[in-house]
Amino acid sequence: MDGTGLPETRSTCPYCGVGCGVLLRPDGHGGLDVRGDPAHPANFGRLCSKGAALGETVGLEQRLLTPRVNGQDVGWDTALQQVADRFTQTIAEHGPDGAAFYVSGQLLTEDYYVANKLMKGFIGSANIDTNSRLCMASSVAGHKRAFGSDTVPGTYEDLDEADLVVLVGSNLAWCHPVLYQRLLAARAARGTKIVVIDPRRTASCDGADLHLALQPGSDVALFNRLLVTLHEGGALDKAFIDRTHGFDATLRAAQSDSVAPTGLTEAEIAAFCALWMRTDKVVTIYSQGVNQSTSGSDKVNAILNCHLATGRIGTPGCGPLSVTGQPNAMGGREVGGLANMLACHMDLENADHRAAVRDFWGAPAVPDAPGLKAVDMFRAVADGRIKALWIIHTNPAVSMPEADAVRDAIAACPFTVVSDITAHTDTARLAEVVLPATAWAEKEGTVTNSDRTISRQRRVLPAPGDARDDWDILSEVGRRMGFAKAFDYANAAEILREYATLSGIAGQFGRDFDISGLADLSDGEYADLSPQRWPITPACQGGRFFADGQFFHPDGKARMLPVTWTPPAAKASPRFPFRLNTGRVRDQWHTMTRSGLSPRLSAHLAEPFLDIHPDDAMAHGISAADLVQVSSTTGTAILRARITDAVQRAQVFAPMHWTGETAPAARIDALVAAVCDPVSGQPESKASVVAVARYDAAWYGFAVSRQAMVLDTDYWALARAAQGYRAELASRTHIADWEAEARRMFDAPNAHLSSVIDTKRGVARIAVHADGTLIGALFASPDPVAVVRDYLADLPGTDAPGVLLGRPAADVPTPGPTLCSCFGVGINTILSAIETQGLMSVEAIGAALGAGTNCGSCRPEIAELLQSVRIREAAE
Ligand SMILES: Nc1nc2c(c(=O)[nH]1)N[C@H]1C(S)=C(S)[C@@H](COP(=O)(O)OP(=O)(O)OC[C@H]3O[C@@H](n4cnc5c(=O)[nH]c(N)nc54)[C@H](O)[C@@H]3O)O[C@H]1N2
Ligand SMILES: Nc1nc2c(c(=O)[nH]1)N[C@H]1C(S)=C(S)[C@@H](COP(=O)(O)OP(=O)(O)OC[C@H]3O[C@@H](n4cnc5c(=O)[nH]c(N)nc54)[C@H](O)[C@@H]3O)O[C@H]1N2
Ligand code: SF4
Ligand SMILES: [Mo]
Repeated sequence: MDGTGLPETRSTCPYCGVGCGVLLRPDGHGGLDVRGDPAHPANFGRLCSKGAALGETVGLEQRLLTPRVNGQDVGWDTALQQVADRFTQTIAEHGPDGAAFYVSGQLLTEDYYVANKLMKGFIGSANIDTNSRLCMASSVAGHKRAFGSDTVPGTYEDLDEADLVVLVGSNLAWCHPVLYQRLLAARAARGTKIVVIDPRRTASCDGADLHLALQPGSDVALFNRLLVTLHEGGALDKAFIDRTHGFDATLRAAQSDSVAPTGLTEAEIAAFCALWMRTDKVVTIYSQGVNQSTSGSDKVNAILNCHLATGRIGTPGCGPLSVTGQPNAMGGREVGGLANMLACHMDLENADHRAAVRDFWGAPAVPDAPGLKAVDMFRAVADGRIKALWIIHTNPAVSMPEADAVRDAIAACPFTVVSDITAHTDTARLAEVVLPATAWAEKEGTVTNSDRTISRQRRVLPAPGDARDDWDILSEVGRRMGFAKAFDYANAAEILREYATLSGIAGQFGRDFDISGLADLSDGEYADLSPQRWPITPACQGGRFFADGQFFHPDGKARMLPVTWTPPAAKASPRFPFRLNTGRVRDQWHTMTRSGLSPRLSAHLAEPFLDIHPDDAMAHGISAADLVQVSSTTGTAILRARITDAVQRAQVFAPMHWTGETAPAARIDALVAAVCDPVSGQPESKASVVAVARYDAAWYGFAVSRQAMVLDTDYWALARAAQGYRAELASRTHIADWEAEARRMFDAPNAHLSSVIDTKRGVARIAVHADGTLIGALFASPDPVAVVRDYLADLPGTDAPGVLLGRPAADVPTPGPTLCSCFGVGINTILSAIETQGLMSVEAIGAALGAGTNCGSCRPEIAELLQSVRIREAAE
């Protein structure tokens, strides 16, 4: 409780798989105050920049409030009947496999369970797959091969106790910031060594003792060498190896492999192996640099082989830890949301498991063959095998590889339904039926984080408009399709009870996932449920797996897998000489439908970009702030060049976040080839091949505005700013009448306009005022525009008399691009504090300015800034 009298409610952050606890307090006007929950075991009160800015993302401006059919608002009855009828009709005409659901690791467990039950139990097809296919499928496959189940044995406490933590293909500092801060705290307390294995130098390298910038896709070769070195150094655990099968073949395979593909020096590799060898408590954290690869499953098994062979698994401070990306990636795997899984970690291939699930559900049948995995699913949509598609809580027209083809397939599908919280997405725009879902702070349910902890999400805001919970929408469609009894749920608690009961049956089959201890929760107990790690049975609460050498293969033993290096599928060529790596930035979440609403988060990196090595930039005539055209066999993109040696030569990196809504020429997945790991079906999102060339525009522009702008130039990128919007622009079409262009862009046909225009040089500066306040300003020139963007972004809504200067008057300091989004501290502010106050450390800057003292995720960038000042001073 606090001054306002409204109580705080415990819930869980809806972004990443760290699963931080939050305390939410509605401000009574639709807004929300958010702080970290000191009692939650995932974060003990900490939040990262994204969690801390959640309150800025709950506005209703972009929300979808009513169901829509073919663009028309309709009532729920019409929309739901349409969905039920079209699915029923499709199944009657084309069989159950003519229908498909494509869902999300961001669904709550209760939603996910109902979706899976409807498709696998009652529609009778396994054609339900999820964006977790793009995310966790290789880890699932690797775990199942090694352990006989998709068990994540590691916990966050292991990070507190480990002496060596290896981050493989994980930019933990930006993608799991609270976990990274926990790791840094452990390092400060006990000297934990940190190794980062990543072709790129990332923010996570800042705290690392060793960074192995291996060649993309070569992780298997590196871990094979580690295994051989451990063997030769006598560091293997013979007793534990007796709890496994396949050691000899695995060692032989490792011995036959070469480290040449890693591109690392023998000294680098030796340093890594020596650290591993002499440290008993080793945790290996891995993420998308491992999973999103055509050898992703083998990478996982190469890592697991080393942990199994040394017995470094399942004991405190030891083990592999596959960190999950989405808030309920784990929950989705538990409910069997992937096309090749059954509920509760039971196996689709196992007739006894199928019979048990069928009987429990009272379902007519449960399919005995896996359904189509994401990439194949959209191919089946494209070639007409799938005729009715329901997409829930994900944006595949942006996030799938070969995104242009996926977009076209969805557009051509005879019947597509999208459930989302907004209709402003590339995918929702393509659907016949769009259904308004309640968002995270408006609904009840559970999620499972990366260390198997199940936490509650709780409703603190009313459902806006007609929005309904995802489980409720799915259940109603199930009932209307004729399955009244199976989908007769009154609330989320009832679904969890049913699910927990089913998990008890899985437990009787000897499966790892058993939460039957929750089967008898009352509604009140569900409301009060505190975070708990599974398994949750009367006999066992959150126990450790594998320390006893018991695994889930029928003989109880683990499997070591002989694996050898295979290169990424796409080969670089003179036509496509660059390897395209893709991933995330610190302050945006995927396709930005929520994080993009926050001005604070948008200030960190306001534009899509391509990181390119200085030598490559020079060879291609690319200068700082130029735009570049990137192309592959499947698509093209225009991005801002960032010249940096954080990437290696012949490698480029681009973020995945920008969309048709925010920068239509920069949808990076249009360029990513849809080639998949043969075992997991996970696409290789990090190793496509592309060409890069300077993009020569006729003019470049920068604009700020109070309201959203009307943009249609060849390149534009729109971002929220504190006073409205900011946009970067470029075009190959010359503008004859700049004033008319500005009026159109700001939708201000009659407003007052002041301008400085030099038509011959192609330079224009235009300010549009209404009632004495600035509603928009446009700066254009034949070269990338040099104006002080952060200063201009704050001007709309003020009288802004000197706006046409493009920079503040000489005596007014500007904060510069935001570095610390929690406290809104800009680079210039930090630089000037370093220079005037002689601050020499990240801590000193924190003490003076607050920067970096909340979530800490900007600390690596502050350190880099300090470093650059030192280098400059040394050179002077
Ligand atoms: N800020 C932010 N945080 C997020 C998300 C977000 O959208 N924004 N999304 C969440 C989700 S769903 C996920 S899945 C996670 C992803 O979290 P991460 O996996 O940490 O993030 P990525 O940036 O996708 O990729 C990680 C790293 O893999 C490296 N890499 C590329 N190829 C290779 C390779 O061959 N070998 C190795 N060893 N490394 C390679 C890349 O250079 C990159 O730095 O983040 C979660 N957290
Ligand atoms: N090139 C490249 N591509 C990638 C990746 C990469 O690293 N590189 N990473 C891949 C990975 S790991 C992932 S996880 C995916 C993520 O990709 P997506 O899942 O496509 O991205 P999101 O933006 O998270 O999409 C979530 C959607 O759900 C909506 N939504 C929000 N809340 C709710 C709700 O409560 N109910 C409903 N029904 N809808 C809601 C949002 O508005 C949004 O449209 O991208 C993948 N694509
Ligand atoms: S680390 Fe950040 S994004 Fe992830 S759960 Fe915690 S607050 Fe949310
Ligand atoms: Mo993900």
